[in-house]
Amino acid sequence: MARVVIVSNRVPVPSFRGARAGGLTVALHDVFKNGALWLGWSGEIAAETNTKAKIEPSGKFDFATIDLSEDDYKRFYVGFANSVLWPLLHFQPGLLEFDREDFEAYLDVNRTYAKALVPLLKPTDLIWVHDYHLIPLGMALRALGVKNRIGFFLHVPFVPASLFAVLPPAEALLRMLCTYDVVGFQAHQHLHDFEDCLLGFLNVAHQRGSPIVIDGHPVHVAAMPIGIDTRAFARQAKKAMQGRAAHRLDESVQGRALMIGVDRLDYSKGLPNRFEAFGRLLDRFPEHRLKVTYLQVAARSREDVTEYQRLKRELDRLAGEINGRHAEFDWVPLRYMTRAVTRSSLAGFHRQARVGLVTPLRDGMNLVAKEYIAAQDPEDPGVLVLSRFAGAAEEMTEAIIINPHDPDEITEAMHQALIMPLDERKARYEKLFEKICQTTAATYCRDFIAALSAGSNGGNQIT
Ligand code: ADQ
Repeated sequence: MARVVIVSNRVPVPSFRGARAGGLTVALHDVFKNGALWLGWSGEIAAETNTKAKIEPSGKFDFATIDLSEDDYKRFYVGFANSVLWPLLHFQPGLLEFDREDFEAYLDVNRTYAKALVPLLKPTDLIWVHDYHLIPLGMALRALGVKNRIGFFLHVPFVPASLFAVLPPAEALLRMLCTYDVVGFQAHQHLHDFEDCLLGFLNVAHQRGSPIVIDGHPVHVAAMPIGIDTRAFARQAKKAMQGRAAHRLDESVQGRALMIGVDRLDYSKGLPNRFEAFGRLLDRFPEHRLKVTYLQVAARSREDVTEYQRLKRELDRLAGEINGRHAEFDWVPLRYMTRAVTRSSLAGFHRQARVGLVTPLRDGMNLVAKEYIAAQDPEDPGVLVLSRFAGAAEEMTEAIIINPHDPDEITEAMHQALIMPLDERKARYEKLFEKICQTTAATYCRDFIAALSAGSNGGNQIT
């Protein structure tokens, strides 16, 4: 079998294993046990962005990392990637901070990734590029003469043409996506929005079931949802119940119903509305006063981006306000922490929680929804409250599905989840668990690599 070469913004090198909060690392970590090369940014800032990767073998993986200069970090990562593409692709055009120089740096850093990768490539390698930071990489590799099959997977949502048009280099980016051999999305909705852009910008209508052809080049596009290693996470959760963290949480909750949220501290995750909804739960349904504890684990993220600093201040204020208004001398209703927690502790916390709150305003998939369900005790499962705008909602229809823009709807879902009888909880859980056993990290990788291996002239049709 051909070697797979993964390229992503960050690389899970052994030195930063442990507590980590990146969706991609979590999803792919266990799958390529048989060897792969993984190239990306080291997370280090250097005097200059370098084109020679540092190789660090670890088990069957070779991790190849490059450092970024301060200026590239600010313009490529903080700037175009996270202050333009991230807000745009999460339907927040009002947060865009576009600057042409940032876009130039974005293209430049992608060329650097390409230069770093070329000397490491074998002719039969399958190249799998991940996420919005690296949209131009395929084109940059082709410009250096790379003939390998190259695929791209977008972890975040896509947007319809009327919104994509907000982006000054919209058409250029769309054309860059079309230089790949395979382009994968998390959800059918994202694929649909991409097709809308193809029609709106390039006047190309995509016939489902056949590749799209742009400038004579066929591109296979498909929805290929990411998943987790469900059974392994379920085992981890069961085991974690014996651990110290689970005991400490259990003791501190003192028999109250626990509601949990686990997110990066990101404006796409809908945290202010969730906090607001919790405050309203205590106002509108006073029977839950003193009887419920909401634990929000919100790992700090992208702290160099202004909007994330603003969000943190807002959440600090909201948490203080809710607790100030509702707490009793022996009960703090909302526990809000901004550190990452180890996966094992999280698995145990999920299992202890009667309600899992996953209420993003937009999300590519949201793996926490899957982890929450995987962690449940089949004999006494909790209830998932899930935003209709998470990619996960396309599949996980037995959750309580809400519109995260309506705090009252979240409040009512919290109440419904807290009072749901055991037989209904079990029925919903069983269906959800079965689904997340069918779409896993392994099936996601297998599907993508099968699509990438299939030749462009026939082979598997994956549209
Ligand atoms: P993220 O936006 O990072 O990922 P998500 O899918 O929720 O979001 O994955 C985060 C992963 O990190 C999960 O495994 C979770 O357990 C862990 N994590 C989150 N918050 C944490 C915390 N506070 N402490 C410790 N661990 C935490 C992007 C897209 C998603 C998509 C993933 C994978 O935005 O939509 O699901 O990639 O494709």
